[in-house]
Amino acid sequence: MSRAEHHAWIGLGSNLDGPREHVARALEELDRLPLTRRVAASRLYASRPVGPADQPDYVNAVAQLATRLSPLALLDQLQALEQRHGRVRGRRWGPRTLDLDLLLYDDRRLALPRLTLPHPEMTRRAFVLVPLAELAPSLTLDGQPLARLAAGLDRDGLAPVLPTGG
Ligand code: ROI
Repeated sequence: MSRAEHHAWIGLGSNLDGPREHVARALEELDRLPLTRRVAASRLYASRPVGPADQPDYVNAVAQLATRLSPLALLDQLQALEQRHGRVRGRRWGPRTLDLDLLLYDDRRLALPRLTLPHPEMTRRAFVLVPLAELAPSLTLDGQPLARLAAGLDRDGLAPVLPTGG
């Protein structure tokens, strides 16, 4: 007997030590988590920092996973992956090598000390909603399609990272 598969959306962000490589590598690693496969990934976006401005620009992306892990077991895996990328918890809203946020897990609502679902900041952040709406434009949050929520946000300082080479 196997537990049902659930859909989870993950926000990725990095602004230290080769942010593009951290995000690109993490997208591969998400596909190798236990009981989990990556279903889709957005493009990579360059984004100006939200919060303290005295830090480098970020690279952000969103991934869609299919997983048999519970929300908290998935959170444990995401935090372990951040650790493997050398994440050091410094000042609040400071720079980081890899940030993995569990944004949505099916249509689950949770309010636990470690985890709030949906992610409480996601609808205010273009660096989350724009890549998420790219993957799931018609998915709704509070009855609103993500494409419409994303269209209402200021995209200043947010742009797809252009592929290198070619
Ligand atoms: N700003 C941007 N642009 N991207 C992020 O991933 C990000 N992450 C954060 C804070 C510091 C809020 N700012 C960010 O945690």
